Amino acid sequence: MSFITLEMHGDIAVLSVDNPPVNALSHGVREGLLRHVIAADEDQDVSAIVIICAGRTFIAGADIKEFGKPIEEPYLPDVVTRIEACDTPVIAAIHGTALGGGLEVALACHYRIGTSSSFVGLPEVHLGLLPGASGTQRLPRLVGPAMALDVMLIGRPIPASDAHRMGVLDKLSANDDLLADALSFVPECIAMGPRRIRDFPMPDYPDEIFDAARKKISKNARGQLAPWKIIDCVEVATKTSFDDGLKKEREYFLECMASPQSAGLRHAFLANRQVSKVPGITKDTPQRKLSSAAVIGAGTMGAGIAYNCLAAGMDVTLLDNNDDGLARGRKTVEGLFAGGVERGKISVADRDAGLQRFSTSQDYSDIADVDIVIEAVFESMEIKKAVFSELDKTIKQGAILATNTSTLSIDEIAAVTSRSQDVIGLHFFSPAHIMRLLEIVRGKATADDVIASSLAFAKRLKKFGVVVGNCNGFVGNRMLYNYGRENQFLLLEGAAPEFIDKTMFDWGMAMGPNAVGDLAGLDVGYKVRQERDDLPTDPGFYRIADMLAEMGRFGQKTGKGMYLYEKGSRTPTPDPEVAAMISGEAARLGIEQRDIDPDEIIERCIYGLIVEGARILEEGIAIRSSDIDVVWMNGYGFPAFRGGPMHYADSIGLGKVYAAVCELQERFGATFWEPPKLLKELAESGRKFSDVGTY
Ligand code: 3H9
Repeated sequence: MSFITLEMHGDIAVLSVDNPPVNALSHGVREGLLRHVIAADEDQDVSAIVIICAGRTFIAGADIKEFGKPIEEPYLPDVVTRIEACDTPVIAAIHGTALGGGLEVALACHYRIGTSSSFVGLPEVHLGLLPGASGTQRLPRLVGPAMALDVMLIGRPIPASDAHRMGVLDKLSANDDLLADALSFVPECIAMGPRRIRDFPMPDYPDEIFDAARKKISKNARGQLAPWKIIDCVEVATKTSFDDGLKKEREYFLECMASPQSAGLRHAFLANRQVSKVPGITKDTPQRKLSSAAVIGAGTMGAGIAYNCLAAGMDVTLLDNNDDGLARGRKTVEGLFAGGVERGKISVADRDAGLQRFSTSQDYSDIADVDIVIEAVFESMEIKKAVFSELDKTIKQGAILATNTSTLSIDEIAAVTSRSQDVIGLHFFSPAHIMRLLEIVRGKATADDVIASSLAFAKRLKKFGVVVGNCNGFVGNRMLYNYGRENQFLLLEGAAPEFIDKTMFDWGMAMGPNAVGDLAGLDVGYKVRQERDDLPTDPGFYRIADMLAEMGRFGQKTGKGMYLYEKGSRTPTPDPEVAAMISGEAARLGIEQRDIDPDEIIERCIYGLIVEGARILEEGIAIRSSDIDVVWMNGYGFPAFRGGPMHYADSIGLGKVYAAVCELQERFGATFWEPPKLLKELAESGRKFSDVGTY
């Protein structure tokens, strides 16, 4: 297959890259590009070379799927070096997104023209990498080291107008015909001749930028390698020759590429995209029209979901059975819009339009014609069944009836309706307008078009929709149970809440488990446990959480939970009363308290997750191991640079994980630590979780 086509326009050679979907620089593209550039440059009859792309975008970067495997020559740094060395002027014509290696190719060209809707950027940091094809050396020479640092450390795509102002784009294409505009730009470029960024003098910059950048990332990029190396590369660019800078960049790029962090982040990137591929659901699966929604329950979650749907352009009615609740719900929605405007996320016009599409009601007949209902009432089977019976009676046929339950059986809820094919779980995470995870729980009768529509709905809400099977807690909360269980046992065994939290935070979790419990509300988990009759009888099982909830210490909302909170503050302060309560309870249960090493805390909490993840995979509740990772990275603050619990287990090696779980079983018994069959099988056959359905 040819990835590059050559078309002559008079004496101008137009090289068109065609490697769908995003023209990534896979081996064939690099090879073809280099070959054609050399041929055109050596052809005396060619006056200029234009590099343009077919399809939806300019080159979006190196091919992430090739990373981690031996890379075949020609290497990208050599390709860009040769492009810049051309005696014939080379012009990049950019549409869509010129990202990473794509922008590096463009920076090696002598001139750049972009459509006004295009974006450029160096987002490698999000993959645990640095721009490794001269971006760290060329960009500082073009825009100055301070701006270059911002571009590379933030990694966000820059709109064409800004890129033009910064000098990254020399010209904006005013109309839809980029090629025509590029061709008419050529005579100007020929007149100016090849212009090589490598020869640009380094613009002036304040000395302190490197210290300032390092200070900033030590706070924001906990434990990550790539941001540090990006700063080092830019500093090198200011101190040495271009060629020496390139050598350093290559060395650091390969170091980052070999790091487990980059492997984790690359896995996260691909896993987040793989998740929407559901066996049996194709682009031909019909979808239901979803333009109006009703949300039942005007609590924080319900109002958050309503706002989410409004921001996505839907008509939304928030329904609750009491005036106060509705007034509070409306206030929450209005507050979220106001916050959106304040942070520049939403325009005033969009806020006004959103609020126009918003209504509240206490009457089911007002929502009879909506396309989708999302129930977000209290987590009680009895209440949910009552709501669904009412929905079944009142809502038009063909509407999707969704429950936001976080644990309860979709099938049991669906059974009270006469249309279980229309019932699905849509499990949002709090705060609903921020968290990017949506667990889509299919019941045994849920229709394919309802699943397809839910996946499209997730995309519309800018979320990762993960289709999972029906079981208690689904994927996320079912695994959380094990994680929380180990946290609770560790408390009784002598690890202080703040010590556990610091250990898990330092390891990379967004928050420690005890701070999370206080944030979510200890009453929530308590009530869920009260509804279950299948819980282990171990007297230490969630003992401390139960005691706190029974004391009315629900967490942040009551000013006390595992920690104390000053009025209006979310900062947890350790409470000696809780410490005494824990040691008293440990003594009562005959548990000897001891010093516990951080490694043991990490192992027990994380292996608890992995063990349950393995069972979930074994039972087919998750389609593939990477879906479990998507749930944990996007819904539970699992660090993306570790790639999610299943990828993390794979990276340790399942042989080691299995051996450790067997040891834990010996120490703590089989109730909690019996190794899952799948883990044993994979470990013994030298395979990985990712071998069980992967991208
Ligand atoms: C780099 O360049 C290193 C160099 O500095 C040095 C090298 C020596 N490779 O996101 P979407 C696939 S590092 C392979 O859903 P959108 C993606 O998996 C790279 N595949 O679409 C998906 O596949 P599928 C720096 C890629 O419209 C499909 O394309 N560049 C790549 O929402 C559609 O993706 C980046 O980090 C890739 N580079 O967003 C840019 N990119 O259909 C990464 C995408 O099978 N990419 N795919 O599921 C993006 O940010 C977005 O994909 C983009 C399009 C904005 C381009």
